[in-house]
Amino acid sequence: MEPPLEKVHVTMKTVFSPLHHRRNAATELEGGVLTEPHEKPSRAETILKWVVQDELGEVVSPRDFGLEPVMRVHTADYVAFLRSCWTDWAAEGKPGEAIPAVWPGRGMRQRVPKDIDGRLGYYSFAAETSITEGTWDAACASVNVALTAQALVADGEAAAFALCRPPGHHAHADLFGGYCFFNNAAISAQAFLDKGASRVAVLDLDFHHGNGTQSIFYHRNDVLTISLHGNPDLVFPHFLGFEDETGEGTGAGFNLNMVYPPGTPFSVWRQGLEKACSRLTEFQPDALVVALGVDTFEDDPISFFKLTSADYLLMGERLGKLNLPALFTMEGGYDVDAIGVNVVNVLRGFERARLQTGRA
Ligand code: Q9C
Ligand code: ZN
Repeated sequence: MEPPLEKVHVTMKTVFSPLHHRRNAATELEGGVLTEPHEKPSRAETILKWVVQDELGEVVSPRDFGLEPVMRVHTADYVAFLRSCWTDWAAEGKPGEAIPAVWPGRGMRQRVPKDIDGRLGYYSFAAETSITEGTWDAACASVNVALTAQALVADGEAAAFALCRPPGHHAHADLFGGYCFFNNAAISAQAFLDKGASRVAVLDLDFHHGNGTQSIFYHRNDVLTISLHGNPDLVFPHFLGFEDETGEGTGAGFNLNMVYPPGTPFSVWRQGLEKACSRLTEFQPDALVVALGVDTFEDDPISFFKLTSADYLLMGERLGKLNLPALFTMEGGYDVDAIGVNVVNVLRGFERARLQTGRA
């Protein structure tokens, strides 16, 4: 007799590093006050706990890939800024965490100033994300988590889960913000190409638009970027992610945005996923990177979609049916009580459908 589907042995490996704890900001600027950050260590710990207790598969430690794969996506000056930011800030005897407060707005010069306040503004697009002592270490570890999982897939695993923290999809080539510093999904997509893939797709399912990923690949046709998200007219990141952004130059037609209003349930959201799947099938990527945020959840404290925990199983199943080598990178999701079950449901649904579709 066959075991019940929920108990089918699944084999997706998870890559995890305890160094994520080095990202432990005391503050987030929200509503005019410095409050407790939504993006906190318990997020990753809770997901790990669920991965282990659900027996999703082996949990492995990352290898160190150095900064070369990072610099395929991010500029060298941005990387140098992030590396020295906290030291430069602390050296000036500032009392709190490093928070940008001034930007090169319209009509101003786009040049890198010497002063740390100026550089913080030059290299950011938002102020909620403070830089702290361990931020660099954690951001580097998060990239190594992604690249280790990427290597597993490139070397033949059907799929792998990069339990990245901090998240990455808001980070541009030279901008941090939205809790993100290095764009783990983009760095991984580029790594697939650098290891011989011809085409890679990034499917961003986080509640927020993947502005960093879109921007990094906007002029290219070797990386298809797709994002389903809350209408930026109403929500972060406010200044990118509209449906008329379809790519430019060589990249024309290789970016797809689908925006949804407050209250969007899975029954509506899944129609966008279906459209994404059609586009993916047409594009025929050698690998799929899923930027997985579960802040689409009905009880997420900063988002406005209405997905339920059961919906994440169906989401995963639809992705599994694509029959593509897949790397999942962890992005957002801020209801810590539900983040574990929601993530595991996506991955379990994916494995279930994949085993039935025949890549097992
Ligand atoms: N009142 C990710 O999900 N703004 N980042 C929040 C809340 C920043 C989300 C405002 C949201 C960033 C990876
Ligand atoms: Zn998000």
